Amino acid sequence: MASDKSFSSCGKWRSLSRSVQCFLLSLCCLSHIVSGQIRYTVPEEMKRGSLIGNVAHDLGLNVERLRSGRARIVTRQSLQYTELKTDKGVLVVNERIDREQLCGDTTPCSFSFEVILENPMELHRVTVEITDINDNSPTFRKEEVKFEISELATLGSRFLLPTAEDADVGINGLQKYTLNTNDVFGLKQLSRPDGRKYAEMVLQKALDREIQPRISLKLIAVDGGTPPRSGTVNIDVTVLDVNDNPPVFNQSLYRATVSENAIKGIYITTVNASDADSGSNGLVPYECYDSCNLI
Ligand SMILES: *[C@@H]1O[C@H](CO)[C@@H](O)[C@H](O)[C@H]1NC(C)=O
Ligand SMILES: *[C@@H]1O[C@H](CO)[C@@H](O)[C@H](O)[C@H]1NC(C)=O
Ligand SMILES: [Ca+2]
Ligand SMILES: [Ca+2]
Ligand SMILES: [Ca+2]
Ligand SMILES: [Ca+2]
Repeated sequence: MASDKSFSSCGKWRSLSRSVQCFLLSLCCLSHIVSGQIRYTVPEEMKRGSLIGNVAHDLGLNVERLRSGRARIVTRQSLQYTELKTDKGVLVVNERIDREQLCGDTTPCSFSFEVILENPMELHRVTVEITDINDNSPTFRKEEVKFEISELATLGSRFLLPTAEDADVGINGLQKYTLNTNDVFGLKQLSRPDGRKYAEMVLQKALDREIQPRISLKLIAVDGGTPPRSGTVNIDVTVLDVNDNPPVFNQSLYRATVSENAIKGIYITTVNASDADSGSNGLVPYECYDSCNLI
């Protein structure tokens, strides 16, 4: 076998760089030396020193062999996530393993390394699969979002709501949105082609600025973890005025008595009209017909 040849020539190489080359060669070519592959599955964020697996047992090696073979871990990873405790023959957590940082949206999430022994040389590939825990809440980019909606907006009008992000994956990721109970807006859940969820609120009751000029809502994003985690954004709706109210007098008839020879300009009565609309929609300029004057 070609790999045999490259191994046997190793002993003859003398220079340091050659022996490094030789070592790398044996890593890649001597696949027949690897007597096993083991795979462990552990959750992310375990405490330093937590047990990942009993490699000695799983590779059928005793602790004495680990010591005499100077068993150690060789990894291409910049972070040394695991430590081999040769005295016990176990792999433990050495650095914080954050699944979100290690794999992002990619599933499943794993990293691999070799456990190497000398005299005779043995290489064992170990793969550690990291499962997600629900350690992130859905979050909105802003705390509050404002809408200005005309009071004449038609029923069924839809308004795009802000989206939340949850760094966890699968069931621990964002599952749905809820809107606090109110009789004005309903909620419609939607998904983009890439699977990201978003929501729209739908006007289901006619607005009336004169009755309710502002509506405060809370949009809540919930994940599917146990227990679930959530994030909230305040939705502040300002209802814009439309001139939909006529001015009304506070009485339908104003009675006043005036003597027949009353002089011009005498006070007769005060009339009073008001308009429920706001701003210029609510101004009441009075007009008067037939031999009277207004002040
Ligand atoms: C007009 O009438 C309303 C209702 O009767 C009253 O509350 C208000 O004070 C009156 N306005 C004036 C300017 O008298
Ligand atoms: C209507 O407004 C006038 C003027 O302010 C007031 O004198 C009168 O009492 C009001 N009428 C009613 C029914 O409130
Ligand atoms: Ca994490
Ligand atoms: Ca997580
Ligand atoms: Ca989550
Ligand atoms: Ca109005």
